Amino acid sequence: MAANPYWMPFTANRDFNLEPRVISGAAGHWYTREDGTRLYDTFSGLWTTGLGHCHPKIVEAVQKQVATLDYCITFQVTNDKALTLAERVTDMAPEGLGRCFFTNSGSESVDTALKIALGYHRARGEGHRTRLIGREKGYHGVNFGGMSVGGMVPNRKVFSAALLPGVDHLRHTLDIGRNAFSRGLTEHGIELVEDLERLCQLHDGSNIAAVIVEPVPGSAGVIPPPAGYLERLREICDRHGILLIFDEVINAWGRIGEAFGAQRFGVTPDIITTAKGLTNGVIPMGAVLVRDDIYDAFMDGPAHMIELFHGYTYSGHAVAAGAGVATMDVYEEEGTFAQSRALEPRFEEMLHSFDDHPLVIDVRNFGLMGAIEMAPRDGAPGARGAEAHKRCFWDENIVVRAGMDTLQFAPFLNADADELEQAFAGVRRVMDTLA
Ligand code: PXG
Repeated sequence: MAANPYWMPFTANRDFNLEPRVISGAAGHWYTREDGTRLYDTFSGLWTTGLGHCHPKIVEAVQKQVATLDYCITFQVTNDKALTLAERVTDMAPEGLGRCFFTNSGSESVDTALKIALGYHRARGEGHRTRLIGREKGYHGVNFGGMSVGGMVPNRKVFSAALLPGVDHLRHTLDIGRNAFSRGLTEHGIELVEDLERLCQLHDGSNIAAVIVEPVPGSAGVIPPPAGYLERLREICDRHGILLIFDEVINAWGRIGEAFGAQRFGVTPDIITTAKGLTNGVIPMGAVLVRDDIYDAFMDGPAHMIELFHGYTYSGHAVAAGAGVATMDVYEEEGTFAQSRALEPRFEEMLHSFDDHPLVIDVRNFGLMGAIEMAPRDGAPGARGAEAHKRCFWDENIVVRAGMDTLQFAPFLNADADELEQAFAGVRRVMDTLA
């Protein structure tokens, strides 16, 4: 066979090419392979597609949009759908976050948010506020800003010398020793939030521009925060004039039972980054939601001048925005966020039925985010997870996401609980025979 020219993202390419896993169709909660085999999707795409695949309303909206206005210049002119989507999104956002900047991905949303934070402080005469704070195990995409504030070691290692200067990290809150088999928020670890206070003492809080965290970290393997952590983070930021950025690329759009995680936790950040569920994953798109007075701070100088020298050719792309508007319609019409919340207790039970499995060292969940962490095989971390993923795919017709030895689950927001239970039964059969 000729070499596969496709260099796959975040994939073990050589291993993949031995036995390529290729999807060619999807409908609702199922993928299909070329030979017609159906596979149940336990990850809603890649945390993207909470409404299920090929939702008829979104398909129709995209078909109509692409035939009506495919693309329109996005600088100095805009399209009707981008305006509508900005209104719809800010209507659903926490009070006060009334401005919306469009991007094409989560990574771009994060880098945009960091730039807005720096620009805001400068515009107010606090240009010395340049330090950015992230958190260990945080995932904020793969662009240089997001990678720098991110805390995923393998993503940073090769690029260490090129990371942004002036970045610090809070310690992560994963503590299997004290919190193993937690349900929802964790009991231990609130003291870790004081890392921010300590960095303010070290650098002087007046030099810190922003702190960015995922309210519930996803990619690192679902790490629910300690009870009270996010509230305290908000307090410390307020005390020192630091902007709080919630990276809700995963958490938003019903994944934790509300439009935004901020609403679930009752903690309002100054900026929210999002993507994925904004269009149900149908067309790539991201957004940055910003407090009104942050936007206002930029609105200075001659009115004919550009206030923020930043943007993408595809910011507010007409077809993506059309998909976004249809997605918002469906969330409202179908009561998706309530469906998501209603499924939480059964999902929690399904996950925690693995608590007693001999390979399992921790099970964690919040909203419709779940993780089953297996012990690594001696001398081969990640091998057990990779094998579980492949065996689920080939033997059980289930798509399961494995991050190292942690199996991650993001069921559809409107999943049928019995179908989901059957998928978990398949996962268990695989784990029962796993070396
Ligand atoms: N922030 C967060 C919180 C994310 O989860 C990004 C930014 C970057 O988004 P883009 O659209 O640039 O990929 C993400 C992406 C996983 C997994 O397995 C999660 C993501 C990406 C790849 C894998 O959990 N999230």
